[in-house]
Amino acid sequence: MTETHVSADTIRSIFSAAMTQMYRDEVPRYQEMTRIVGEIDGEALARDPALEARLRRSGAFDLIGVERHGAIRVGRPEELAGLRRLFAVMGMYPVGYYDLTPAGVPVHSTCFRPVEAASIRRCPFRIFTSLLRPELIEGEDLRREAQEILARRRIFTPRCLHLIEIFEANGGLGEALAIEFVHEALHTFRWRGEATVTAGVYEAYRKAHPLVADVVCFHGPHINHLTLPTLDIDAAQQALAERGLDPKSIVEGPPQRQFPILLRQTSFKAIAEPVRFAGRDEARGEHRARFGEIEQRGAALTAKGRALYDRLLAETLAANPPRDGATSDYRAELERRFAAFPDDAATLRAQGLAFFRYAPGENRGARGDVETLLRDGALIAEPITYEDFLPVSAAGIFQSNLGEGGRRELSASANREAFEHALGTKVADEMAIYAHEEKSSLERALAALGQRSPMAENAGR
Ligand code: OOG
Ligand code: NI
Repeated sequence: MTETHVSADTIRSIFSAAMTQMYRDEVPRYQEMTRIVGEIDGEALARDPALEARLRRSGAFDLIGVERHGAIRVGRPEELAGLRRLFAVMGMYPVGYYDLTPAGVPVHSTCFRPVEAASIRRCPFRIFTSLLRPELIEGEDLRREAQEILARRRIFTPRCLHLIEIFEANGGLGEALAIEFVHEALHTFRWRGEATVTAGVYEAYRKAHPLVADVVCFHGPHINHLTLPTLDIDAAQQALAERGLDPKSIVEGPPQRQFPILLRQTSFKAIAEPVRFAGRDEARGEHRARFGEIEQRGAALTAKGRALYDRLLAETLAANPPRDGATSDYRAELERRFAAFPDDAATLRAQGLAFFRYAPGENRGARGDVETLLRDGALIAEPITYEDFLPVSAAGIFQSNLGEGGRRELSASANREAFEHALGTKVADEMAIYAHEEKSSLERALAALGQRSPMAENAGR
């Protein structure tokens, strides 16, 4: 008898809901943030009567209030490889490589995420996953000891590993096993309030780098934040401050625009949680690692658009870096610099700065090239949402949650090869995913209109 398999999208939905419940229980401030964001989104919908219809068209309406991402940090290559197998059960695959060393954080990262647009619509949940680079821990003794400590821990339950094997052998899990899998997988990401090392060892790592202490001194990769989408991140940021949730001082990413691009995000700073240390004296202390985040996503940019974004952001940071107490100067500088970034769909498309998804429009009779079809309403182009992350923003999120000493001068460079070796596979290229989606949507739309694709014409030349 063959039992029907539960789809990966469904397992991811169950997992995301269970993870959210767990995090709300563990971090009450996250629950408070959820309520505030709900109010802000409600106000945004009430203020702009056309917004709901727009969101319904793109499928985003049903995803209001649904967690978009979370983040974890692991210490050993084997742990990262294990996570790859675990996330595959839920249809989450590694996309993108992020080097965080320029920002003084000794990790490199990827994002495990659904890739197909339809899967993202069903459940957008993804996990930003960082791997410690132990070679960047200062001090030979600390470096060696960190690897010994990490080598002793097991971050997956035996049953979880067994269920992953069943999934790999059969290509899926039936309902009972899928539910059991989610239950077992959650153990990996749970916070236990218990260090695996003594208070003295913890303190030594915290001094070396607070992130290293967070990775090395605990039982596993506790979920360190979840992220809700919001319809108005500027209003949400202000509301978090007014209600005393202590948000970071600036919103990361591009400024507010008519035509949103990439990703804007902000977070409340990590809370202090009680910790019991190992050792006979059972010393108590606290640890700050876990926080809550909100994000607002816009269009994915082409390589050309991204280069412009990176340049304008670098110029902003060089001219007027965010300083506590002078964040409005930074905001003003950012807005001034980004005046150079076109802010309407037509220009962004014409200049090849953003990716678009094409669909047949109302006027099916029109003929001509793509520009003509768009002008005559035979084709419509909607921006493709950016589903990935931004290293400079991610660094800002890391920094604001590590407290003092989160920033070090690291004389290291990206090491994608080592990361992929640890992962056991290559990470997918996010640009290729967006480019493919744009091209295939255009081909489908033209075929539906009974037109030859411009690619086919080019190929014939
Ligand atoms: C990850 C920080 C990066 C984001 O949204 O850019 C991140 C971490 O703190 O582990 O989640
Ligand atoms: Ni995040």
